[in-house]
Formats: sequence, structure tokens, C-alpha cells
Amino acid sequence: MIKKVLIANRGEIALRILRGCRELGIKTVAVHSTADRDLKHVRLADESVCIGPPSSLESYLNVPAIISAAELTNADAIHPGYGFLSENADFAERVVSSGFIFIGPKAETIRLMGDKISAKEAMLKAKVPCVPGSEGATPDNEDDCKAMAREIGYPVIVKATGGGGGRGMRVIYEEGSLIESIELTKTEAKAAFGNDVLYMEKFLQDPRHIEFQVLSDKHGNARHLCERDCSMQRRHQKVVEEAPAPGLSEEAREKLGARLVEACIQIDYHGAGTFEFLYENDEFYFIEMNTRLQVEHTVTEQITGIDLVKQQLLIASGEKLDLPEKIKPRGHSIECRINAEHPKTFLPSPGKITLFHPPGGFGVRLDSHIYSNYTVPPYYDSMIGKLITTGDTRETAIERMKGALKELVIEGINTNIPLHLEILEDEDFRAGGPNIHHLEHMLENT
Ligand code: MV4
Repeated sequence: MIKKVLIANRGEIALRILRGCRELGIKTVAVHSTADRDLKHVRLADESVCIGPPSSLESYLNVPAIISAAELTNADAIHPGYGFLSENADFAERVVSSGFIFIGPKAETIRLMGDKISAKEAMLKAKVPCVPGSEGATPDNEDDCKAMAREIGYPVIVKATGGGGGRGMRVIYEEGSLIESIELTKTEAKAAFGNDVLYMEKFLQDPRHIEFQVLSDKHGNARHLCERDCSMQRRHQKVVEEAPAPGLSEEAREKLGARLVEACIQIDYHGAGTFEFLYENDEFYFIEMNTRLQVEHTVTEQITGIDLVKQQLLIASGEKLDLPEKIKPRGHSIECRINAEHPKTFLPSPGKITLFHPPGGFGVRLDSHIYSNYTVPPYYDSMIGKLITTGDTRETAIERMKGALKELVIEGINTNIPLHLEILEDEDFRAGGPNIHHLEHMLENT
């Protein structure tokens, strides 16, 4: 078993990883920037190392500093959390070549999934349903591009193979703008990812974003842990997530889930992972795979009763999955991301939290590192916590969330709590299953 984990992250997820380690009797090493000396997990960790100045590039993305800290403290393994270096295949490789365990899949798997064309190829091979499209790169000849788009049918979308998460893509509605759009996207992709290879897909106009959680060990055993609906987003930032996806039948869940378990075994996946889909007219279309623990993993934990961080640690230690053959979801769980930002303008709102009162009660979970008199630094993501409520039904989870949001007091900075209260009153949200454009439409109309 792993005995000591270096947590290569900050904020709520660093605290979440620390809590998982603690329950398995694993010692923890916190690494932090000079701006993060007062983070809650730094105080709770067995050891801590300052790895650099506030700038992420010089601290949480500073590979030599992180590896040195692991050497200095004699850690066995490194947990990357989400964001930062979590999906950097070169980092995973460096971790392993320096003699540590990377808590996540193999570097080659991260690389396979990081390249969106090769990820789609792997999924097609595993018979996972994908968005119809180019099956490889767009041709380098204008006429062939036009023929391809015509065959797929407009509107089409071109995406950078090195992109993902909404970066480096463009929708094209008619042949007249196809070539110009491809050239523009290529130029942007080259600048952003150092890779101008594109692929083409049918553009789905009003899909939902539904993703499946998986766990897969190093002995050829895999499970799916049902799905999450993450359609409530603004500018590719998720705002509210829930599990299970409203209205999805058990039959549809098990049909796709079984395919994904097979896919995990086929690609020799190790650890926790997420298959992202667009869902439209009762059909799933694979878009990307995330090879990390996600922000919204909590709602899956709530409905399955499985601690995903513990499972990651056990898998990385080489243990066999010890989970039931079929994982049955129980009840419904919703997560609201609490951001230090203005509820209307979305401008970041760093500063000192002068007063903090957490909510509580049955079915209420708050994953956050904040405390009274903590100062939210301006250098990082504005998410300061996640409020999660769980109940037997979606309605109960929603009502519990309303109560918990009203109980939650954060003074001294602006937060998006008022936005969440608005969302919970929205008729279409309450009906369940809004599409990926719904929140942005809702914001335009108020
Ligand atoms: C799409 C799409 C429609 N059709 N692909 C955006 C993030 C990246 N993961 C893929 N994205 C999309 N790909 C096809 N063929 C619409 C989006 C999209 C989206 C997807 C998920 C969640 C929010 C989104 C917001 C805008 C566009």
C-alpha cells in the first residue's frame, strides 16, 4: 500500500484528497505557493513544502519543484487533483521515471485521451457511440473538406485535436464559410496547443451534457458508477451538476455503462475516469474522456456510496476493485459550485472572508477549504467550495439545496449564491433535463 501521498493541488480538492488519505492511514504532504500558506489542508497535512511564488506557472505547474518536494519528503505517490498537471502526460511520465506512483492512468493513456482524434478512434474501436464525423483529421485539400462537410451535413463543427473542454472549436453553418473557418481554427489551434490538426463532426444543436464515471483497476476489472448531468454551464464552466441524469432509463444507463466497462478493459485504463457524451433525442455521442478526478465527482459518491478518492488510492496501490458487480444508484444528488465572483457580472471577487457559517443537516455536504478570516487569493480559479445535497428524490435534493444555500453565510466577498437560488427557482431546471444552452438563455432573459 501507498504510505505517503504528495498532494499536487490546492483549495477544496487538496482538502478532499487529504481526507481520503487520512481514512486509509496514508500520510500526506501538502505543497503550496507563497500565497497559499494558510490553506486549510496545508495546516492539516503531516508535512508541507513551499514550492514557489503565487503564479501557477512557478508553483502548481512547476514540475521540478513538485518532484523535488516528493523526493525531499520521501513520498510514495503524487495525486494531481484536477486542473494544473492532472492531465499532463509528460508530468505523469516524470513522476513515474522519478520513482513515484502517479495517482491516475498510465502516461500513454493520458496522451491517447489528450489527443481527441486518437481518443475517438479508441472509442470507435471499443464500439462506444461517437458523434458522426471525419474519423481522423480533416483533409488538407479544400474540395475534400467541402465534400466531407456535405456528407456529414451542415451545421458541422471543427475542433482542434489538441483542444478539449470547449477550446479550439468553431461551428460552420454553410459551405460559403467552411474554408475560412477551418483556416482560422487551425491558426488558433497552432497558437494555443502547438498543433493545428483539426477534426470535423456533425454539430448537435441542443444536446445535454451527460458523463459516465468509471473505475478500473490494474487487474482488468472495471465498473461504471452511473452518470452525471452537467448541462447547466456558462462559457464551458459547469455551474450545477447532478446525478443521476433526469429521465434516463435504467436500461439506457446499463446499455452504455456495459460498453464503457468493456472500453476501460480494452484500453487498460487505470484509476477513475469520465466519459463525456452529448445526449440528444435519446442517443449518446462520445466527445471526450477525462483522465482525472473531476470537480463534480461528489454527486456520484452521494448516489453510489463509493468514496472515489479512496478508490483512486487503492487502485494506484495495486489493489483489486472490491465493488459489487452492478452499482445501483440510490436517490438523487445535486452540486452547486460556490464561486468567489459577482452573481450578475461574474467578475472574480477575491478578498477576506469576514464571516463564514456552513450549512448542515441531513443530506447536506459542503466540500470547501474556506473559514472565517481566510483570504481568497486573486491568482487562482474562483471556485471556493461545492455545496452538495442528496435526497430520495430530485425534488428533495432541490428543496434541501435551497435551504442549505440560505443557511450558508459568506461575508466580505461576493459569491454566486444568489445565482444558484435563481437557478433552483427556474421552471425548466425544476422540470429536469435542460440542455447545454439553457443557463446562458436564462441569463440573457433576466
Ligand atoms: C460539440 C457540441 C455540439 N456538437 N460537438 C464543448 C466542450 C467540448 N467538450 C465539446 N463541446 C461541444 N461539442 C458537437 N459535435 C457542443 C459543445 C458544447 C458544449 C458541450 C458540453 C457542455 C457545454 C457545451 C457548451 C457549448 C458547446
